[in-house]
Amino acid sequence: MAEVIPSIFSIPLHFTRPPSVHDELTTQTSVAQQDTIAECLPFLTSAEDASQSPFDFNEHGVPRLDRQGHIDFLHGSLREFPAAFVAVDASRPWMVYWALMGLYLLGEDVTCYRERVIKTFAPMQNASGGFGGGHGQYSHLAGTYAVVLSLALVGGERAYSLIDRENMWKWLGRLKKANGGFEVCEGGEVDVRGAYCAMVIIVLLNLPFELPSPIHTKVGTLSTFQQGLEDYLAKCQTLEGGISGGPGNEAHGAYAFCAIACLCLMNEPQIALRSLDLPSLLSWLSSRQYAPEGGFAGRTNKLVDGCYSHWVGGCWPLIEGFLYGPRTALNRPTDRMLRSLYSNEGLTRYILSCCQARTGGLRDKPSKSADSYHTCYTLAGLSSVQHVHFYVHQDASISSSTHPFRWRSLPLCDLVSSSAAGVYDKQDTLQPLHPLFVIPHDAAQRLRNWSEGQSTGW
Ligand code: FPP
Ligand code: ZN
Ligand code: K
Repeated sequence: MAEVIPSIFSIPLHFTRPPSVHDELTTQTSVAQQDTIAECLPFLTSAEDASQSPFDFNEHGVPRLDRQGHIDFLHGSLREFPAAFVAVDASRPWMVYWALMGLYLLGEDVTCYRERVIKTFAPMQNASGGFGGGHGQYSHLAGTYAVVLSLALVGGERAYSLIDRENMWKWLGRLKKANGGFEVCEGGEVDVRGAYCAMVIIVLLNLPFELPSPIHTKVGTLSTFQQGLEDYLAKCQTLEGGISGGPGNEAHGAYAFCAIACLCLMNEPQIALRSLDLPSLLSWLSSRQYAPEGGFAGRTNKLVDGCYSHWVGGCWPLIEGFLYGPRTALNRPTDRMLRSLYSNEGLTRYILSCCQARTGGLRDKPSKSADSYHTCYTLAGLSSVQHVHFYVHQDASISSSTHPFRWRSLPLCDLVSSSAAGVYDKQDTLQPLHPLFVIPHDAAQRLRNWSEGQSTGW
């Protein structure tokens, strides 16, 4: 009797073959897209010939998370680098943040890095406020953001008190511009990265919203950090519906996250997005996810890349928070909240099938090497897929009343059956992250609590 080999994996067809509608016009862009599909398909379908693959597959034909491989890779990324890496010298705070954040998501205790982090960052702080990328470098908002988040991740009084809050506030005051935005460094470019990094720092460190005096001439008539910021960010929404780095530029996922998160740091989700055209934003965000790859691209006619699992993927929980409205802390999420506005399955398949490097770490796409930036942000995206994020009403059971601290995250697999939670295994669930600060909820809350106990009477 002929043996019938059952199809053991149920991979939906749209993740296993090129799109059925094909544009005949060939351009450099369309060739790059075809090449990317060709490069991803063998990884998306590799469960069909599992003996050729270094990974184990689950019942959905998705490779398991190589947790230990990624942990080893990230610890390795905190060791010394060869001379050629001098090019990323100004990104040292980022390299610390990406590694610590990835390790936390994978379930590691990162407090063992506390002393090293303090020792590394201490010489980077400038007496005039803020942190540079290294000793002797000008203070920059991006590096300062990574420093503050890293100190929050390792936690503890000694880490927090390294930060000179008074001079941080004064330095931020010199970065604010009359158009509502922020320079990324004194005399530097004004873009939505600056606005997001500044608001994260102000909120986590409980800095006064009033601009320090003497008020710098370049702020015009503004007197607080928030004034003009909502209008400035609204001007960054483009005719495509996405959000650009600055008014008049091209919409990009990384900037969309910065702008949306910045708006949600300023106001509760129900009103935070009032100045944006939401239907066109949703349409643009949805168009960032591709099939068969399943992952997100950063902008129109560009390629999927694992890091947009966070930059684009991280926009969705914030928009969902807006759409679902505030919950009471003990409410079970509704069925509607357990579904997602994008394809969780597609993103999970892309991250676990295409982004995991054989030797540990995660990457942009199969033809690229793993690095700690892509490892951090693909894992952040996977964590977001695995959790439901929501925003709760102010109520007596909540210690801090400040709205950015009222976001909660619950693992989907605790709320629904494993198979309804998604195409990953329960054992591959990552830690949740705070959707605005991109660090653990309790790390953010503890730094804020400590800051509330410090002086603001400068
Ligand atoms: C385009 O690169 C990328 C950008 C224009 C923005 C990059 C910014 C970030 C990733 C993060 C900024 C956020 C903070 C908090 C500092 P590309 O042309 O190489 O990539 P693409 O083809 O995918 O657009
Ligand atoms: Zn990338
Ligand atoms: K989700």
